Amino acid sequence: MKNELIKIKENALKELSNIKNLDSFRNLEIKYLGRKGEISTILRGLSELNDEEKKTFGKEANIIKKKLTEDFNKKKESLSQSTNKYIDVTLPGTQIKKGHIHPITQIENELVEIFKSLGFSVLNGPELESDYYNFESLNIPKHHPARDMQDTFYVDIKNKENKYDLVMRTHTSPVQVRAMQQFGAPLKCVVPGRVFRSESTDAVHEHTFYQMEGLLIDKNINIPNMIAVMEELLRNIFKQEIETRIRPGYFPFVEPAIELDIRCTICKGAKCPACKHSGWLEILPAGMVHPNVLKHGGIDSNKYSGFAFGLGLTRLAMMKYGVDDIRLFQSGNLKFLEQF
Ligand code: FA5
Repeated sequence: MKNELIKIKENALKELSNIKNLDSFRNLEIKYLGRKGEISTILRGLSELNDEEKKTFGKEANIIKKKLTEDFNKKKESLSQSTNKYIDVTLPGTQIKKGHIHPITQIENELVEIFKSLGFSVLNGPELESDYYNFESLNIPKHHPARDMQDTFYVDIKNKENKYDLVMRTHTSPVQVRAMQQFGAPLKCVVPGRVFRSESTDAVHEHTFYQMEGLLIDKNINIPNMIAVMEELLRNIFKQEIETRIRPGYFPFVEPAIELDIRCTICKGAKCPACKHSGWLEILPAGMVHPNVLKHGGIDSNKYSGFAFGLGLTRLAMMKYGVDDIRLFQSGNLKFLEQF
């Protein structure tokens, strides 16, 4: 039995020295020191010996078991340390939670791509605007009743000339004259951006919303050119024919002016709060640029003509995505936003 014990010890230590990873270590530990391992089997066999032999071999077996346990523990520690130095690249990674682009920005990006493909450049303008660009240069002098069409946030800050002249822009149209002054004619541009109105909000009215201005100035531009671009815009955004209607409108900076409405996509025309119970939604007013506006922009109205439109971008997003309340877009409600 003594020889058997020594053989087990030698084999165990030899095999232990060749072990390179924790998995094979665990198997070896079970083989020698496990409940049914070689050492335990020997210890169980002691019961068959007489008292003298039990004493001698029992002592010997316990010394060998202690030695093996110590050596196995040392090996385990060194294997654990070396294992920690490596990264298991096959393990699944920790997922990082990512946000995504806001639906209004998504639709704005889509529109920008459509207009770029039609040769339009993309411009922007200040959100804090002068009374001159927001109203006067657009043929809306002070005290003109048309100022009441847009509930304005007047700002209590003086301009460089020490005058109270600043407003939160009520539309993207001020960039019309800015663009004409900067680039002259011919000109083809769109201006997406945020606008502000002192509105009581409801399902289709926000105090802060998005528009996209379009402006095209060249020789011999006419109303059919304007309608063709507007229809192209809607076809590309909705990816299908949608029902529209055109009716006369009034904006002092265009003459003649039109309003383009689309059939409400929420109720399909059956009349609901999203279309102010009319079955239609005002989405795209437009018209031929007024000669006075061209003059403010430094463009000769005898040589050039043009059209402009002011797309209600947030309302377009409502209709495209089937959202029945405009206020959801800026609610910060993730349950709503995560759907896009
Ligand atoms: C204008 O702002 C003109 N500047 C548009 C224009 C440009 C006309 C160029 C002619 C030529 P209006 O106030 O109607 O027009 O607003 C344009 C669009 O913005 C509306 O058709 C509507 O779709 C959207 N809109 C207007 N008010 C709100 C509001 N409070 N909340 C959300 N969308 C609105």
